[in-house]
This record gives sequence, structure tokens and C-alpha cells, in this order.
Amino acid sequence: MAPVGPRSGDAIFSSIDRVNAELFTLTYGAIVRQLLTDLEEVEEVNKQLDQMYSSSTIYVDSLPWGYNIGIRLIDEFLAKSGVSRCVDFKETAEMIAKVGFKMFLGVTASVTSWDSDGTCCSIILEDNPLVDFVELPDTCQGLYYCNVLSGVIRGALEMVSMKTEVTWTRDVLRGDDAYELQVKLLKQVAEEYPYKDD
Ligand code: MYR
Repeated sequence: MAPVGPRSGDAIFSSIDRVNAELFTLTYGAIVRQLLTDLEEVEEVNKQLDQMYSSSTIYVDSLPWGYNIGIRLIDEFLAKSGVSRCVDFKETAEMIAKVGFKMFLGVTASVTSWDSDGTCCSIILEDNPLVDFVELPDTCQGLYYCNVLSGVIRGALEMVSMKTEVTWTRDVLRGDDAYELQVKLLKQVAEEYPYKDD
């Protein structure tokens, strides 16, 4: 007879992980919904999720989405992944796609569409748990539902001295065939070694 319920420790953990992931997805959905109610304008919600506003905006201190998450999450990423410094932006993009997305969203992504000077690429998500259970009504045309992710990447990269612009270039919720983020390196600030060798 087939066993009922979890059969091993692994199975127990995977069902807990699944519940956590669903809880996270539903919580994110509830926040997007609340922002739509409070801010009314889809454009404002897009900005708030990505967190582009200055500190005068009411939500900045209370809801650290997008950019504000990214600037905190980089420490956890570096500590947990144990990766060494990337040699260039190409390696950084691969790190985000293969290690970062796996660590924080449980999915992998691929990097494509590099420009000739290696400063702009696309990251395509193979799966997107943020949109499980999500259907957008017609009133939400123009909403970038997953804008929190663009903000996270922008914030995290800023903490390792890379100013970037991160935008959604394809979004299944908007009728496209994939989830694709364009990551453009605007400026890389050289990090100085703080001590002089005497
Ligand atoms: C370095 O210091 O050179 C390594 C830089 C690696 C940056 C990786 C940033 C990870 C961002 C994770 C995004 C996850 C989105 C869900």
C-alpha cells in the first residue's frame, strides 16, 4: 500500500519549504494589492515595488521592498554562498542568475543577449514563484508585478560598487512568453584597499 504523508526527513522539509514558498508568494501578492489600493496609480506601485523613491516617501521606512531589500540581502548572499569576488560584470550576472536566484527564490535563470562591450545583458527566469496564483485584472494593465526583483538586484549590486539599471523586458503577466530582466551596468566604482603597505 502506498504510504500516507511524508516518508522521510527530506520529504518533511520539502513540504515545509513548499508551504513557506506559498506563504511568501501570497504575502507578496497581498502587499501588491494593498499598494494598488493605497496608491491607486499603477505607475506609482511599480516605483514603490522597485523602491525608486527618496526617503520622503511614506512606504520607504515601513516597507523595505526592492532596492532596500537588495542593499541588505547582499551580506547574506556573500556570507552564505561563500563566493569570491567576480572578475567582471559577466561573471556577476552569472552569479545572480545561477546562485542568487537559486538561493533566494529557489529557481535558476539564464543569462543571454550580451551587448558588445559586456555591460548589458538579459536574465531569463526559468520559473517565477512570485506569480503562482496571480491573475491580473484589466485595471492593472501596466503593472510590473515583479518589480521587487529589479529593485533587489539594483540594490544588491550597488553594495558591491555597481550602479545598474534593471528593467523588465518581458513579463508573462503582461502577455509576453517569458520573464526577462535587462541588467545594464551604468558605472562601476573601483573599490579602494583601505590600508597602505608601508
Ligand atoms: C562580488 O562581490 O564580486 C560578487 C557579487 C555578486 C553579486 C550577486 C548579487 C546577488 C543578488 C541576488 C538577487 C536575487 C534575486 C531574487
